[in-house]
Amino acid sequence: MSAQNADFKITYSTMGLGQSDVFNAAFDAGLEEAQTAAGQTYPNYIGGEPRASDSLMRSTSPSDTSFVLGHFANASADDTRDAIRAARSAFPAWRDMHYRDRVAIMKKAADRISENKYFLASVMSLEVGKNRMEAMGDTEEAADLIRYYAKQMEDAQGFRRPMMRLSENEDVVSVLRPFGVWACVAPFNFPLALSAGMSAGALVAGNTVVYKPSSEAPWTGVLLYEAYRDAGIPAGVFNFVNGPGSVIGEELVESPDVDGFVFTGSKEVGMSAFHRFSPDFPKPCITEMGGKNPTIVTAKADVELAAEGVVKSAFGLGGQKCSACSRVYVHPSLEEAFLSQLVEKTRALTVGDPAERGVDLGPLINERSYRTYQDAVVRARQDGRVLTGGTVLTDPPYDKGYFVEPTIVVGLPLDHPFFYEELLVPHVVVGAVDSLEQSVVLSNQSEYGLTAGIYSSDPAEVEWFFDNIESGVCYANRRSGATTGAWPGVQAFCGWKGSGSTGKGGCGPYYVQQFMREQSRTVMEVSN
Ligand code: UN1
Repeated sequence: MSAQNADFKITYSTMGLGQSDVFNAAFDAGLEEAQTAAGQTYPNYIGGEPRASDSLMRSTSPSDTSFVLGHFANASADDTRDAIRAARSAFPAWRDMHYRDRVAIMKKAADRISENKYFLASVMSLEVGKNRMEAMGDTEEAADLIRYYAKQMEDAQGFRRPMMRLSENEDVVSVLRPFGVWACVAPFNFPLALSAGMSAGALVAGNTVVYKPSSEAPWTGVLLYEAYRDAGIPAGVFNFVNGPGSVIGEELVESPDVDGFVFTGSKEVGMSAFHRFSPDFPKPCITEMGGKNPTIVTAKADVELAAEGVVKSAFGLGGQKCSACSRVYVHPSLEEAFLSQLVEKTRALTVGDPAERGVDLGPLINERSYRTYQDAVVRARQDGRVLTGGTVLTDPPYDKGYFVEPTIVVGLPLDHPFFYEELLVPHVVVGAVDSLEQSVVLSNQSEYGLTAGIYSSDPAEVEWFFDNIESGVCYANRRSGATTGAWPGVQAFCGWKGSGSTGKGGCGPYYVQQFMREQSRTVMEVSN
């Protein structure tokens, strides 16, 4: 596979191949465009119309908090209600459009994203601090998610399926039909991929959407709106409302006029939405929440491979992926060798401006994560030992953003909260455990069940791990990431237990159906 081509597709598994001069020149051009475009004022978009506001959210870069990315109109509760109404009135026509026409529009939106990918990735790098590769991965994933969900619709021929019959004179079909208006509430860490993926699932199925981006990533959210609009999505089908969750999220959760809720983010917010969204009758609520994702390194592991996979997953995007690896159970016989490789590889990571070539780790997303990191380090030093990292970087060139060192912690009891609580910062704890069985027991004691990894050369061990681990996304012996890096149509991304509400994952073959409800249609032949 050649990386010497600006069209080369970067996935989370092929990032290492993307560092070509051609790629970097194209990224530099996108970055310049993004830097020049920064500082504008953006409205909300309701029923296809821009809606300005006196209340503006000033968005700055986590790499340099003095750099203003834009001023984004805060939607009010009234604006949100208007957006729901606009989505409601656009619903019948969008629902009744032939699925092939909807699919064609969605594919155009994916193409818009692909055409614009260097600009989009650059904006994301400025807005949420993703390094070049991670930002490109997110952008490519967004386009592929839309294409994959469009393909699901095509493969299922619009989910209209002939059934058996009980008598000769009846004709029966099962049809999956959209619910109506969906709220789509997105997180900061995959601001384009998850916004595009969740909304595309709802849209391609024939629903209309009120979309709220993360307050940390409104610019990327506006750009998704523009991609859909430029692809020809009719007015009101996809509405953009920016602002705090306490106003907009609340309105969307409480509204009797919202038919479905799709959310990715914290367990706290997801569970609250899940409990409150259906006061009168059951409504679909698809939540993908956090993780405390374990990696198990058995006595039969390749230690170098394991260390490489853990570094990628623990510190990619500064540990701020819900798929991040944040705890490792290693067999005592390999502990020393594994830790020395892990420390060496971690120390080789470069922290810096994520928009620059070759930087591995950008800043944390905000002040709150910065504090979480610092508190965790204090506690790690009290209760265990910090093997490497643990420092907040405050000297130039790090003084303008939330930069920290990737951190490895050992010496904690295995029931320490750091083995169970999601921190979402670059902080991984390693504990020695005698057996695979015990490692899986400890893994499963978490309330989460998102991703998990194993390193072992023994196929029987790997099989046993798959059969017994309570996680929806499992990997064995993966160099490109122990627990991260699922791709549309390749790894279904399903959260078990506290990580997800439906038992079906994004990126997977059963995603789009979740945005539809079944209608059985029986027609008897009329004899005359
Ligand atoms: C997330 O981590 O929030 O598998 C979503 C991955 C990516 C993103 C998952 N596809 O790491």
